Amino acid sequence: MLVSSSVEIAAEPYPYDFSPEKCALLIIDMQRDFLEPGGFGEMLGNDVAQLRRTIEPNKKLLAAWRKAGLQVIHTREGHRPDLADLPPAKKIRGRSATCIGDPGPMGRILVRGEEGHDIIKELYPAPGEPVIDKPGKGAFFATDLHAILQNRGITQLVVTGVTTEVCVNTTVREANDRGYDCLVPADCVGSYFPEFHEMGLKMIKAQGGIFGWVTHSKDVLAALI
Ligand code: TIU
Repeated sequence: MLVSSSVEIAAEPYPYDFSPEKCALLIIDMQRDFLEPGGFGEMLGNDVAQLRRTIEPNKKLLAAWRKAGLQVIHTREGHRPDLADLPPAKKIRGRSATCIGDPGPMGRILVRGEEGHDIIKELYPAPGEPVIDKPGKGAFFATDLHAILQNRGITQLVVTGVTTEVCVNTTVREANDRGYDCLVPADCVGSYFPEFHEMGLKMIKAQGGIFGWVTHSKDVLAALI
């Protein structure tokens, strides 16, 4: 059980002043479509194995977070079954033979309600944990995430999930502009491209933490004990 209201977490570019009751764990897009063979990620030509190393550290962090009684929010990237919220530019981008909304091995690709769109079983949301369905890369665009966080008094976010340089980075930037302090555990985020992962983290913590802080999940876990 947490006793103090604020505790420092070792981080770059400098220690993060963690206030547990004001901090939510925001897990970005740990969906079958991105992490399992046959999904959207692999369809784009990516090696899903690159993302799967994030599952275990996320599992441990999520278990500790829940045990401490803190807030958890999950996101999923995807679209309405009628694709009314899918911008034509997003649908045709990449000139792939199979695109968002088309049938894939786990149902229609990135469509809400389909198996591939859902969160992997290892990190499945518990009852009461909000799941934000987002049509874009950022979790704040066209969602009620900001309202939910404000209603719950959240000003800090520990952001995990995939991919480092796409949905995680976009969300951290959106959150930063809305006044949230974001902390990103490097081992709990992943990219199909190791060099983008590395640079994505550098971009967050550069210039005195221009978008936020970067840490390791062991340092967050230490603050939860
Ligand atoms: N969740 C997320 O990052 N969506 C993507 O499409 N990522 C890619 O890296 N493609």
